[in-house]
Amino acid sequence: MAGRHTKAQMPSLQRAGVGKEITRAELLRLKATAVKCRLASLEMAYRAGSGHIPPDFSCMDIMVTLFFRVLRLDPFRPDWDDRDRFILSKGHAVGALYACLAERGFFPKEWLDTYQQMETRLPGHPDRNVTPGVEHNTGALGHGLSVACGLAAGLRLRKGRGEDRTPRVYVLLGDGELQEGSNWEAAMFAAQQGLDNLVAVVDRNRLQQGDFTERTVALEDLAAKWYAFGWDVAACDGHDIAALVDVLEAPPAPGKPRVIIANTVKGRGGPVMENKPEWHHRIPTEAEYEEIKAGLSAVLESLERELESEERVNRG
Ligand SMILES: Cc1ncc(C[n+]2csc(CCOP(=O)(O)OP(=O)(O)O)c2C)c(N)n1
Ligand SMILES: [Mg+2]
Repeated sequence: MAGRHTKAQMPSLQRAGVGKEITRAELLRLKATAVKCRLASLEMAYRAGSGHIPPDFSCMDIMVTLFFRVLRLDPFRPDWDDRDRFILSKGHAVGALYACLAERGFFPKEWLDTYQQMETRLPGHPDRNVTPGVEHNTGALGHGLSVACGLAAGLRLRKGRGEDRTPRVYVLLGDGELQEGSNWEAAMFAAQQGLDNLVAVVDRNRLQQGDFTERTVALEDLAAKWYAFGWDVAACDGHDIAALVDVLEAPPAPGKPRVIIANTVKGRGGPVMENKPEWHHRIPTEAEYEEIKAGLSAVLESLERELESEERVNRG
């Protein structure tokens, strides 16, 4: 958890009784999807000999919860005016984004085989000009939150046009990325403008490129910092999909942007890579690749068996 300030910062979550309850079958389906997407990210980067597998795995449960449950979107109409917007500010985790977009039906899964090849529609960092479902070009860290603020402010101006709901804007930030000062300029702007249709999720894996955040430019007390900047602050286990659904679907605190500090493990799902600075963008050897793949495949099989029996029970 994010520390002593958290309770005081979460009045809206405590009040809300939070989102629509998730069924056991849906939870199992989301967990299985997160494993499938990890396999896709692993496959893509291993085949290309390039990518960021641990940053992908770190945020995969967050991204799957967003793309398969929380976000209002239509894969057949990526430009649908009323869609929620998602910006992957930590653009190096593009493998997670492509895996989710393909699994959600934004483009054919065969495209994943072309990741980082010449003429591909899936380049090494997100590019909205070539990939359906990508909202913004990222990769240079520190810009996503400012863009998300602009989007949220713009979408709010549409109030009164008869829409049932102002689209929400979600932005996923790396924790090391928060060392970029531009984030804190955007944080001040969002609070002053009262952007309550904006949700920032911090992938708090405590690692950046090459070392731990607290040994580089320390971030703690991170919850207190956001609170001081005027945000509604929540924290959760970033690998607990039920907890993520709760915080991501909670109604906004009126007049405040929300930040969710999602505590994660960099490389989660591939034990050989977990929480190791040297794995930031390392590509596994063949033996490591086989080991990670076998581990994930076993988890997937077991989840699918559980899901099958749950569905059998539900059918009666
Ligand atoms: C402005 C900028 N500086 C440096 C980099 C190089 N870079 C790529 S990923 C990364 C580390 C990011 O750490 P964090 O935000 O914690 O993301 P994680 O990999 O832990 O998910 C760095 C420094 C960059 N992409 N952009
Ligand atoms: Mg990090």
